[in-house]
Amino acid sequence: MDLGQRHRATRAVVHFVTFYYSVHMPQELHGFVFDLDGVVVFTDKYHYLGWKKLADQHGWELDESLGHQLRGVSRIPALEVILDHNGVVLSDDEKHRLGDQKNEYYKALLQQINESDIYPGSIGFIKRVRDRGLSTALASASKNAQAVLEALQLTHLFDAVVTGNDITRSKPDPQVFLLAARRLGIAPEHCIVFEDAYSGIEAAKNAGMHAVGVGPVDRLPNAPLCITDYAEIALDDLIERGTAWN
Ligand code: B16
Ligand code: MG
Repeated sequence: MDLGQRHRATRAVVHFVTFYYSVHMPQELHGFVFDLDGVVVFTDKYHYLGWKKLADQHGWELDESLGHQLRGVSRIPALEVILDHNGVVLSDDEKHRLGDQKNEYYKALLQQINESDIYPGSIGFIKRVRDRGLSTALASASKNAQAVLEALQLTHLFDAVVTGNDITRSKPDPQVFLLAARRLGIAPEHCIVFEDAYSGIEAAKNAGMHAVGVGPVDRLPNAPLCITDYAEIALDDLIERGTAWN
């Protein structure tokens, strides 16, 4: 083998090793992206109660199982899930009127929000992530997200905040998470999303991000990993293993 052949062979081996590692080795996590309702705060129950009050007034069926399908879904698409389930057809104007009505019920429930509505362990976990020098973002489909963060004085925990006012497409569309990653300045494949909604896990996957389901496995069968207690997360392990779950 002459010198040129040896050089080409060496380069081929280097290319192969680089390619193998880029495909098979876990990618590092730099961005931790948190949904709000049902992940950082228990406002998911207030969303449900708002929809339930509206549904009861109209004699529409809405039980907890249908309520879970509304998690993470933007306001009008969530109303459409209830209407479809009940075989009701309404004009766009009427849908917006009812969406506004539910929002009034939800905001009235938010009046009583306090520290007892914070998901136990969530704040401590976010602080641990930040103490490691990693970036954090809040990415919620809710147009009320900023008000909730301010009411509970949580805004300082996030380097970027994306709310329902910043997006035009409901989860499972990845828009909300891609915008959060862009605001953090971190590529999607280096981000991990914490989500309580089936639609939210789909959105994270559609964004090319890693995902942890916050809630029981039977509600989140599409999540690579589920937790119900933030103390279950070994942060070092999570960072080291990176993509190993997906
Ligand atoms: P709003 P998340 C979502 O917030 C809720 O899970 C979902 O129930 C709600 O319909 C949606 O926000 C829109 O909320 O009517 O306040 O704009 O889970 O993405 O933080
Ligand atoms: Mg949620």
